[in-house]
Amino acid sequence: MLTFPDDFVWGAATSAYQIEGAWNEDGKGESIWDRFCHTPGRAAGGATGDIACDHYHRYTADVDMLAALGVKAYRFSLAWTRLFPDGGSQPNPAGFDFYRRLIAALRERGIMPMVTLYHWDLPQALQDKGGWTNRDTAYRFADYAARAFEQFGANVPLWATLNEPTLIAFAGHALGIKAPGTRRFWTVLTVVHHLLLAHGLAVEAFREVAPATAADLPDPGIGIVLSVRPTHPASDRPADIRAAQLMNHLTQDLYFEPLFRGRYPTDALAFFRRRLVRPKIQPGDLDHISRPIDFLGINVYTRGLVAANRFNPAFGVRQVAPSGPTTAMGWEIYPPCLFEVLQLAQTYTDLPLYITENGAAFADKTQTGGTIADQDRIDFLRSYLAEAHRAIAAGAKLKGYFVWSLLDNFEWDEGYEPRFGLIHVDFETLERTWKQSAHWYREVIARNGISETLLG
Ligand code: IFM
Repeated sequence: MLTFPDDFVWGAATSAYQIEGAWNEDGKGESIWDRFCHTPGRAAGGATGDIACDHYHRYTADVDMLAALGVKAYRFSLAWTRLFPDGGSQPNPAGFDFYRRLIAALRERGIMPMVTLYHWDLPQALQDKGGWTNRDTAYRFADYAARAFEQFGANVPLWATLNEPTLIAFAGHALGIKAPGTRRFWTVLTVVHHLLLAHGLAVEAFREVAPATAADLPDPGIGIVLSVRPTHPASDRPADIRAAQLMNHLTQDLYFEPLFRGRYPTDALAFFRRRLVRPKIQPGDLDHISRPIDFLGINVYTRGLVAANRFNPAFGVRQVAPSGPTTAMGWEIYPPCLFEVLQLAQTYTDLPLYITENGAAFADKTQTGGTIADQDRIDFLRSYLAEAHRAIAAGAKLKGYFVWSLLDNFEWDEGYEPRFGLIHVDFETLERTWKQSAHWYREVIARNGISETLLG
């Protein structure tokens, strides 16, 4: 039996644009993801989050499912444009009302809300003024965050400022495969800096305005969610090792160092400088960015494998296809990466850690009788959780684990094909059906660990 600590927080995660739908209802403003998906040729098959899982209208039933799973916490994000439609100071009362009702529904069922303030859906009105390339966006974010703390803080003990800044910067602004879909490599470092500044300013606002939490909740805390995909060299050739190091500088150190050491890593800066890219850092910015936080959230799915490639003009790196099994995303199933990222985090901080996302997309098969037999997802979760258990035994302050995702949902530019959910969603009827992995996870939570029978 792999038993977890008594106070271990078992959870499930989602994000606003991926599940809510109701993209233009009740005064909600347009976000960059609305604009991106409404532009032909952007998301696979022309998919949009216009309806998604229709969670906006079905949230009560979804919260009932969370309660039936037995999760202790639910991580979800606020749609900035539901609260402040144009990213300015004019609030939308209906948006506040929606999240107030959602949070109340969770609290009534004894589920602790963990709120992400920014899971990629910037108000389009702010994008029109430059989005994250514009320093002012960081200040607008801090204002929005302050209002959210004031309104919801009494019932929300865990706040995350940003979800996966590296994806926003590189996939959104260099590769152009995620919103806002620009391919301007030279803006990436500025975007990273403004995102981190936004995080730091929001942390300061939190310390100023966040109310005490209700008596039955833990004290309020704030952190950030980083996506960590440790990159390994495909061989022990020095050039491949250097290629892997570069990817780790750009995807890990570029965030860990400013957040926890108050400086940008010299190797990453040198990489950009050689390409004539310099960040627009103002005096004092790194003090804001490195303000103490209360926890670190880590999203982990896989590792990267790279080799040097001098013909690749951007990074001089080539991704190497994994030789082992992969998920439907083509991501290698590599459980030790979870242990590795927790070790890495501990080289920077001794804060409490949460795995804020972990899970897998598979081509789920529905059997006669409607059962969804997703043994591959169960195997995936079991093997990664075993690594979480190993990390705790080795001293990691891992406080909780959130499966990505509660529901099959809108997987960004990949549309609705990849299914990450514990709960199957029929996107025609919007009917929800428990997969076998949901039943399995409920047992894990009930037993606070993985018993012999659940070990399989
Ligand atoms: O669906 C995403 C989520 O929004 C951010 N982390 C990775 C997930 C799977 O790609």
